[in-house]
Amino acid sequence: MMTQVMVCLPRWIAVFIQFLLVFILRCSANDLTIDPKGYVVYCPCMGRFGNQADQFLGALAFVKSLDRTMVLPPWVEYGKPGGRPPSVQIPFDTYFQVEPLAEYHRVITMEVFMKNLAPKVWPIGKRKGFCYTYRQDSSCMMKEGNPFGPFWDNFKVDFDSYVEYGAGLNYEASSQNARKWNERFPASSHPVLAFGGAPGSFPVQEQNVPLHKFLVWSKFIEKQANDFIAKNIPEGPFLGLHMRNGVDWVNVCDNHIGKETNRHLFGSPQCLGYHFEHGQVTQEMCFPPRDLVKKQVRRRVKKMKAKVVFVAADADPMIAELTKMLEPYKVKVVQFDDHEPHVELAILAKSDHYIGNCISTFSAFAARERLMAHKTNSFWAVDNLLSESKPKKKRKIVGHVADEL
Ligand code: GFB
Repeated sequence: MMTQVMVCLPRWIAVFIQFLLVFILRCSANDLTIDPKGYVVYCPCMGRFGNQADQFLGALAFVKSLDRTMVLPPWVEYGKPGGRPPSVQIPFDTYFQVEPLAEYHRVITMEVFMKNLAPKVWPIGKRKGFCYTYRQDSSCMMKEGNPFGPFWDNFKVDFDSYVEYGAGLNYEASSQNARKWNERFPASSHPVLAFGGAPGSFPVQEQNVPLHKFLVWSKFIEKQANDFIAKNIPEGPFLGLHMRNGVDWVNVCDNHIGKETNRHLFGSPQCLGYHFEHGQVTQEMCFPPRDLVKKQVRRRVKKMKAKVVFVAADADPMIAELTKMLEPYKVKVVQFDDHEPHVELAILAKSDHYIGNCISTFSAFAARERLMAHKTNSFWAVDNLLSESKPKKKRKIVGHVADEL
């Protein structure tokens, strides 16, 4: 219709109208309306991806309970594995779509918020940082150290003053707690609550696990995962493995296992239950011996008649050992050569069965995504196949004697 009208107009008028329309559309995209109920901004300044994702779910629930808009922070990444400075910020929507989250609650990426809304709703001179108690002289020191300083600097944020919220308020997503926050800090006088860390529990609380369904991989990540599967795993079923065996992990297992009972370690509630109803953490769960890994993989492969095993690992994916062991069964062992952790997680989520590490929150991310999709998970040293009795005799498979189950 519009095109038909334009055809009848002199060319210069049509061009002018087109230009005007583009201009109006651009302006309206920038002219986002301000949420009168306020915003929550925070730095995901603790841990790496798995930790940040755990806390994100709690933060999302908390912000929804306050009925403020959640500003989706970038993911904080560190230069080298295990390395600290420099940290970099990767926009939230590089890895995840914003729209599914918006179905749950009002959200906006930090980049859009800072560019389009902060000048009006959180202008320079009125930027307050919030903390439980001051760290020094009426200051929350929210920019001290890495990744704190680089995070806020990335958005050119300096804090003009700080607010100590203290006892009586916490990050629980309950209506009672929300009422207390909103009475003490109404959006009219405190339009933006800015926190130095995620306003959410670690590890994720049981009631917030289902919020994972709103974390949907971006097209960019999803495409890479699908392309990899199409090329390397043309026919299923396939088994996905996550192995956590780098030096940092060896230290975690050595320093924390067996010291105390009824104490969770990172992602352990996913195996032990939130109230230790399934037992305590063990060294085998944390750092399974190679023989146990092989036994568990072999049993699972046979049970599900897997054609391919996909391995993601931070350090040693055991490719050669697994390939040799599974050769008699004509099972291929593959990994994602680019070693991009998010694509690896997306591939793991699509496998027909998954074995992860009980303690790792990186493992937990894939396990949660699979739970939402009603897919089966097991964990190193936690697998009902391990307690099944051995078969009576060894079987011959194409000239090789297969290892005993
Ligand atoms: O994700 P994350 O918090 O999980 O930290 P954990 C582990 C990081 O190691 C990931 C890399 O974010 C990745 O960058 N990584 C782990 C992997 N597994 C893989 C993998 O299979 N493929 C690739 N490409 N990268 C805890 C930390 O790690 O480890 C704690 O969260 C602490 O803060 C502890 O540092 C030692 O829960 O496994």
